[in-house]
Amino acid sequence: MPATLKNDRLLRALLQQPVDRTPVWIMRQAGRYLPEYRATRARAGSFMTLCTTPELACEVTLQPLQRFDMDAAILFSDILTIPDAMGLGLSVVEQQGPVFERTVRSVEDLASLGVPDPEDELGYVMDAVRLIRRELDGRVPLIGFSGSPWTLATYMVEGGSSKNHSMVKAMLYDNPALMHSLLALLADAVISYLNAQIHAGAQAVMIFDTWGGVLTGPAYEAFSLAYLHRIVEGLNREHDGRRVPVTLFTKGGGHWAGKVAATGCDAIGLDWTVEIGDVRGQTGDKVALQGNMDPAVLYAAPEVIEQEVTRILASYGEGSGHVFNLGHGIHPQIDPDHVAVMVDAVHTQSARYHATVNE
Ligand code: 1CP
Repeated sequence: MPATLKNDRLLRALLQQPVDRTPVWIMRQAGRYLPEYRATRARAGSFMTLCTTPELACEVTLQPLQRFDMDAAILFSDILTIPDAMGLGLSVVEQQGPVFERTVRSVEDLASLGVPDPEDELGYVMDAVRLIRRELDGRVPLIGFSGSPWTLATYMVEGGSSKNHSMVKAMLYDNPALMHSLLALLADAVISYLNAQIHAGAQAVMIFDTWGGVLTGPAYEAFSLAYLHRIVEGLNREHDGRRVPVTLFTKGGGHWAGKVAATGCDAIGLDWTVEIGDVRGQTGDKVALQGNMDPAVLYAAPEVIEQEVTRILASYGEGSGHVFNLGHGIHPQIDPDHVAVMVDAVHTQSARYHATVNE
């Protein structure tokens, strides 16, 4: 018997099963736009302490659910826990973002890396998943996540965030064999990490390929999509009597949705640069779609936010298979009350698109 879920809209929509309302959550829903997050972050002292202390990670995971009627919780962690566990030494510097002590730019650098044991070096993440599941008590499902091999590689080669990804792209073009060895190692690490999250209690998983969209079409297929495909095939998609849906999100990759759908994933995340209805037309009933409001809409007045929700729900159209979200993470400057407007508008307005369920 699967554990009882009081609200399973998210899991049903990701599997294109009937729902009464379109489910909604937002990327980076726990974060700096919330004063209560900033308070916990200050108490923790550093971002990594927040991530590595399960009680604190659990506390911030639940904060957005106390304010908003979200249909999912997402594990509070970061995609860069994997390279940190490989020994690169991550710190997240205020105003600057993530920085690594060591980088990976040569065969020798790569030779010193191995696949981390998810219950050992990354045991704090699994402890957080188990604690969050206990505290959620079936209220909404918990989403686990990882970065894609390509996106993780960009940080590992550059040593942090980067504007034009010159070093990682130079490696891709100049030493593709080294790039493939790094990506293959990362794919193994992601499979083992996500399977451990699923085993610990994550009820859906999402892979963030934030930088896939900076590649040419052929490079995307060879250096990002091929590894996403390998991961989808390596995941345990059934746990505790339920299917565990897998969502792939390549920012800037909406025009490749047909190819992404062919990996066998359950859902595709879309940023705001494509029309969700057009993508639905291309992918049909192969996958569910998640997205895709421009996060900047949340700066506008409530009426504008409601109109944009109307437009996106209408663009997707009738029936299940849509998970409402932003097209990328929420900006730190957003007024939390505007998030409530969006979430409530999705629930209120979407009933008509699920008329057969609501009759
Ligand atoms: O100062 C702070 O509090 C640190 C800011 C911060 C936060 C709140 C970082 C550093 N990471 C996070 C949490 C985080 N990161 C979550 C939490 C769960 C949620 O509520 O959604 C998730 C899912 C991530 C994933 C993540 N980290 C991605 C993929 C998604 C995306 O936004 O594109 C990426 C690219 C990162 C790297 C990273 N970590 C932190 C920052 C500021 C960044 C981005 C840096 C960059 O743009 O290169």
